[in-house]
Amino acid sequence: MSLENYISEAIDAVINCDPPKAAEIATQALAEGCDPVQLLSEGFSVGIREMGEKFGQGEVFLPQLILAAETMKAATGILEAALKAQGEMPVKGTMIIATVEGDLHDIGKGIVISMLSTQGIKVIDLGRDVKTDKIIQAAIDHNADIIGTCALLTTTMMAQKKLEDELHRRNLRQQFKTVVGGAPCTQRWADKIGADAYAEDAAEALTKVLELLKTKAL
Ligand code: B1M
Repeated sequence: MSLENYISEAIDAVINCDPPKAAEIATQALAEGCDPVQLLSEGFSVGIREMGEKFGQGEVFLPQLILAAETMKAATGILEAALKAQGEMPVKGTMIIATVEGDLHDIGKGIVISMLSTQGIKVIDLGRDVKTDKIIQAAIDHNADIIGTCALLTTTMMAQKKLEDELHRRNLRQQFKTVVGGAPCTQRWADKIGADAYAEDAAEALTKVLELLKTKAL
């Protein structure tokens, strides 16, 4: 089957909330040499965003959204493992990543981590619903270069500002570079709160993180 067909089947699998089908598509597409990043960004991610829109418009309800997320995870597990298997590179830098306090969304974060890990970024994933204090402490403990935070809710985005404020308050702001991401975040938001970078998707996250590591080394 062509990549285009796999992409359209991936979108349908998420919309139909069918985890076994999603896993089957991911496995078959990989076996036929399809690019896991393209399958994620143009296929499964499009499906879950469409479900998010339907949810926002009251066309689907929370149980279906949860099942759609499980469908997405059935595929991302397989595709992320394939990305990892593409080989590891010498470590270029260390990054702490977390979904902020009060926020349980972690599908996009998983994709960002897979992307960064393949390119020599040592990523320490603190999970989701993580308090600012814990993020800062982990950055100190691991002597991290970068702190990345992910927020999917307009309400939880404020925790990204809290992180910036806390780093300033503790005189740690110069020690770490910061990057923010998640659907409601924008470059404008990053500028407003004083984050060093914003990334719209996993590919841009990689570009921005590599740029930040270069500026940190100067
Ligand atoms: Co939620 N949810 N959800 N949800 N959910 C949204 C975000 C929403 C926009 C849906 C909607 O109403 N249209 C809405 C937020 C509205 C708002 O804030 N204005 C919403 C809501 C309201 C809620 C609940 C409150 C619903 C309820 O309970 N009534 C609840 C909140 C729970 C909580 O967090 N406390 C909730 C729950 C859930 C589920 C548990 C069902 C599930 C999450 C499962 C999981 O993650 N384990 C879920 C889902 C799946 C979504 C949508 C549909 C999809 C999110 C997703 O996975 N996208 C979402 C709608 C949407 O985003 N359009 C929605 C796919 C993923 C690949 O994209 O996460 O954007 P994304 O990640 C991208 C980029 O953003 C970027 O790269 C990634 C890969 O390309 N990126 C980074 C992400 N992190 C980055 C970090 C970086 C750099 C780039 O550097 C550090």
